[in-house]
This record gives sequence, C-alpha cells and structure tokens, in this order.
Amino acid sequence: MLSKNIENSLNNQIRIEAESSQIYLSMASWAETHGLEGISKFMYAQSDEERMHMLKLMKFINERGGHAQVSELKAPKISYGTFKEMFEELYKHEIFVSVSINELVHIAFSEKDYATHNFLQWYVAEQIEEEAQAKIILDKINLIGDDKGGLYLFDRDVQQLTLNGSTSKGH
Ligand code: OFO
Repeated sequence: MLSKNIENSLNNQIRIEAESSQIYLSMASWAETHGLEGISKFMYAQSDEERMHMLKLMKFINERGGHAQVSELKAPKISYGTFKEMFEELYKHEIFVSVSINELVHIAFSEKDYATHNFLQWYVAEQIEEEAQAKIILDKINLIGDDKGGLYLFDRDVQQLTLNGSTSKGH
C-alpha cells in the first residue's frame, strides 16, 4: 500500500510525464511545419515514449492500491525559434525531469518504501539515457553551426536515431 505522500508525489510525476509528452508533440508539429522531417519524426516518437512513462506510473499506482489521476496540463509553447533552441529546451526539460525523479527516489527511500524505490530505478536509468542522447544531439548541432547542408544531414541523422529504436525501445 502506498502512503498518501508517495501516492501524491507519483501522481505529480504522472502530470510531468504527460506534460513532457505534450511538449515533444508540439515540437514535432513545429519541426514538421519547418521542413525538418527527421527531427519531427524523432519528436513524435519522443512524445509517445513520454506517454508510455506516464502509463507505467499509472499502472504502478493503481496496482499498489492508490488512484492514478489524470489532471489538467500546462499548454506547451507553439513555436521554438530555431531548431537549436528547440533542442536546448529539450535538454533543459530532461534535466528538470531528472531532478523530479531524484526527488521521488529520495521520498521513497526516506519512507522506507523499497518497492517504489525499486520501481523508480527504471526511471533513473531512463533519465541518464535521455540526458545523454540530448547532449549528443546538441553537440552535433554546435558542430553544424549555420551550415545548411549540415542541417540536411543532421535531420536525416536524427531520423536514424528514431528508426534505430533509441526512442522506441518499447519498455
Ligand atoms: Fe520521461 O523521460 Fe523524458 O522526460
């Protein structure tokens, strides 16, 4: 059985994962309307993945006698300036999510809820992966600079990340 405090904290994480999914969906649409097909596919896949993170939390809460709640979400931005700014935002957002997951791990540990603590380890590993991926993408963007040909290749590269399954691991 989950304590009320842990149930509320997990429900808060459900909202964060749902908002992440909406943010990446909005980024996907922005990229799609700017001819960045590969980046757009990557963002659509990323959005699906965040929804899966949300669902995994919902199942866990309900299986442990709590009530997973679907709440109102903050609307994401509609436009993102340049694709570089967009990926900088993605990176910052992932760091924000990691901080939130760490906080949850801390709460579970201090309440000696080792089942929740164990469950959260999957998210800890996932955040390491997502932060690393965002960092690699940003490093590539910095290499390209203003080179249009570079952007074309980069767009294809990012699509490749999606096709290779790094954003659709199907956990
Ligand atoms: Fe849910 O992993 Fe990104 O935010």
